[in-house]
Amino acid sequence: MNFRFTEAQQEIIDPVRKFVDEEVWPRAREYDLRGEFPWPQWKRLAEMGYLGLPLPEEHGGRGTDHVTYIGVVEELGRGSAALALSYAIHIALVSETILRFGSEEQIGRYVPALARGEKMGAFALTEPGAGTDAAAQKTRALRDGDYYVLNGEKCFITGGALADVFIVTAVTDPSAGSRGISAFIVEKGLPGFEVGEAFNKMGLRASVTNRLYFKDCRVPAENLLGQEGQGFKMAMAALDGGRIGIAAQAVGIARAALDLALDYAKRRQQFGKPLASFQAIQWMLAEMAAAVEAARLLTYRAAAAADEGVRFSREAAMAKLVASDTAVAVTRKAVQILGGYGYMVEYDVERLYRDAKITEIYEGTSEVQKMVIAASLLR
Ligand code: COS
Repeated sequence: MNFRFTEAQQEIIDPVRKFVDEEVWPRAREYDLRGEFPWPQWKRLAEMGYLGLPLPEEHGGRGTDHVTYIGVVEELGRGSAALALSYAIHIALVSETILRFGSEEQIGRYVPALARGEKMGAFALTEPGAGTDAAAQKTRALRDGDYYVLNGEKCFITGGALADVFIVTAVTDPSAGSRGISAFIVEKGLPGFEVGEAFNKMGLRASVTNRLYFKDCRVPAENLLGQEGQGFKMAMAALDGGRIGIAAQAVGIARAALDLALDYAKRRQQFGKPLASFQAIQWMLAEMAAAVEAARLLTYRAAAAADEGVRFSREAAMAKLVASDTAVAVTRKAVQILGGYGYMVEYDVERLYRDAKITEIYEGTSEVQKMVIAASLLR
């Protein structure tokens, strides 16, 4: 067991740490207030060669392990939760899913372009009536010659208005339950595919979240991903990878809050001495630091399991459950330590608190993670 990054891993993570300190964090508040995705920073990540990090070199990636990739997500999460989210979705839910289940032709057509950042990916599973119960989705895909005709609506789609390549699930056989769901690669601009209005969210306001509408949208049959009826399983497998990314994002958010709280506690004077000299504050800081470290260990343990090539649903679920809970608890304590200032936009911890909350909800709520963990224990 090794609890440190290797030199090779560190060499890839360090430039992102620097990029986050110099460019991402200083502008995160501004992007949040404007409700705008940090496009220039996304483009910069593409130029730096990070948008295909764990993908094989032959497909435009850099062939790193998942521990390194997760190290990058954690750093991005520390600087901008919105950037970290799009990064993790682009890689784990889209590129890696096409790589794992796609035909050679699909891989060649999409993966290098995604890895180089020429295209952005999005993942469309959730519907207004199908969140946790993802198999209850209603979007239909009817085969018609060389096409599937899609009709329906997806919601809460991260990067809907920004992405070029979407993985969309739809029902091909309504009598078969989760085995009647298929997945398709759908490109932006296809007639009958419309990106709807953006949601107005509590946090993660620099991330763009949309509805998607499909109205007699003819998707070429060659864009079916894997086999008909495999869409649900592919989505679940994709989400195993996605959940480690969310755990890393949550760890990053929590670290940012801990750093701010530590700095403030050392500087802020009350009753003639620094806040950090009061035991009540010291205990809060100690609990925050221990929780962040525990969440980190579970997150990297899950990333290492992903590198082992075995199924890692349980490890990913445990990491996401604990890391998201930690992010909410640590950011809440950070706001408390900063007191009245913590409630003010200029001190950033209120944004971290708002951003942390969604990590307990998306890519499977905490309750879903417990279902996955319990199922693996009771199997
Ligand atoms: N990898 C591969 N296959 C998986 C899998 C995984 N991680 N998880 C489930 N499957 C397979 C099962 O093996 C089963 O296959 P068979 O039909 O061959 O038996 C099939 O998928 C159905 O599995 P299950 O019966 O467990 O599905 P449920 O409908 O009971 O769903 C939960 C279980 C709730 C865990 C699932 O629907 C889920 O994760 N929901 C949350 C969805 C989510 O995260 N949404 C967020 C969207 S992204 S923002």
